[in-house]
Amino acid sequence: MTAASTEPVAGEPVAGEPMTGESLLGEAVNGLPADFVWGAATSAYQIEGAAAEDGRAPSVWDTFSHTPGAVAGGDHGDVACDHYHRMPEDVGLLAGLGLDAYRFSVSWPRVQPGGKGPVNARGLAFYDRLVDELLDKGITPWATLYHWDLPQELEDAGGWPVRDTAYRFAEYAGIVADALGDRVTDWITLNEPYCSAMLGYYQGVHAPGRTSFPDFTKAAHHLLLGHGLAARQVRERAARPPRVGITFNPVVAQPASDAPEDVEAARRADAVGTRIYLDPVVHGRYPEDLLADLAPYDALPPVEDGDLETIAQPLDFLGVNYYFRNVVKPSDEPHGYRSVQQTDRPSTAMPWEIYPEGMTSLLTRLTREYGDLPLYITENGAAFDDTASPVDASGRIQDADRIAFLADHLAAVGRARAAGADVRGYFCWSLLDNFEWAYGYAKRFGLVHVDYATQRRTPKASALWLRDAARACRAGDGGAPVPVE
Ligand code: IFM
Repeated sequence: MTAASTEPVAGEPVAGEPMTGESLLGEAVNGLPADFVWGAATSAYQIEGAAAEDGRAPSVWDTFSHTPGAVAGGDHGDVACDHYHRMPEDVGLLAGLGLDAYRFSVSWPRVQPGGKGPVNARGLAFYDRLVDELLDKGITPWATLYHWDLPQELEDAGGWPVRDTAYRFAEYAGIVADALGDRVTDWITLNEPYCSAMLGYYQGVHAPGRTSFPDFTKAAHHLLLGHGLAARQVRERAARPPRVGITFNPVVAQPASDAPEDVEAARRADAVGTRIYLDPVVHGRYPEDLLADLAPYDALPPVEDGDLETIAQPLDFLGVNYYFRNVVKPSDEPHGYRSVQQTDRPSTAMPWEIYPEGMTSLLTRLTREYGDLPLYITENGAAFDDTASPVDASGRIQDADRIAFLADHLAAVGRARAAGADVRGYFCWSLLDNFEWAYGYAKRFGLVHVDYATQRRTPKASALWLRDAARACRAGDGGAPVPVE
């Protein structure tokens, strides 16, 4: 079954009525204000392709994905969605869906191939054109500076466990701010440092595929230091007053039972998955219980004088990525927990448990513990087996499961707002089906189906549903958030 016979018209409203989900609209946007930001998100390595074009050099993900056995199906990002060549068409899709904002990431090895030294003007020019194209279509660009594609040369010099990488990142951030800061005002320094540090340097399932626990904490600390240094650079060098934030994917940990060892495993997961990032960035300190957990493994973060002040730069907003919760039990591994699959619960194709309640509890917890920062959902979405969904006469995938997922999670955002969380926008992951890291192309998160053989794009029913949700939201007003009791 294919789903590729509809030709989307770039820049024109995407025609068609969602076949499912209309009844979900009201509940989904209830509690969201008329000025709520509606967007979609992507990242450079997952969609751009053109891996060796116009002076781009390899990143850790080029190396990792070409390592036999590292990625399902031997997939890699050499071509991906060919977005590098099809960018105007893809911006047209965003415009057709009537979205307010687009969150993309800038590829460091495209802009500064060696991770230091000369700027690659041809690479930088791509983002210049992208920003202009977005603004021309009335779409606000949200630029993420780092979404995991560390230049391979820097990894060869030690990668994120080495302090110098943080300074190299700040230099690169300044270059991008110089080039785009006259038009981009919304900046995200890092995407999900948890994944770069934990999955990349300790669990070895993401690039660069290393497996040292002390390297994980060194990487985490230097990523945060890089965030603070980069935030300063953006503020100093962007021509228009910027809003600077960082995106985390906090671990939403719940004990598998009331047993003290499960409760302790949940504390460990929260410390090493959530507070290790949020506490230094927001409060300027590492949590005491985390430091006690790390000490026996010779894995204390390598903090130098002034680091915590640098890391705790003022934030204009916090980006929150939420997909699922982690129900945990203890493990003997240094991070102290393992996740237990909830086999009796609905899940996506990953298979990640579908648990919208976790969105509400996460957002209200962030508000309680980290203050009244504006929050944006910078990613939420789902991979489903779209080949199992019906396809209508025009070739459009009727992905009712994805619509239900989005509706339930948006309603959960509304409930968090009602409980006092200042959530101001929602970016769906993802605009396009794309390279899902170690899962390759087998997992499809897109609002828009991509036929990788032809590169034809076809909006799924969920894309039209999100368009309609945004419209319904703009037409009403769910009201201002009320303070937490
Ligand atoms: O595809 C990823 C994205 O790059 C980061 N956040 C989670 C998404 C789904 O796994």
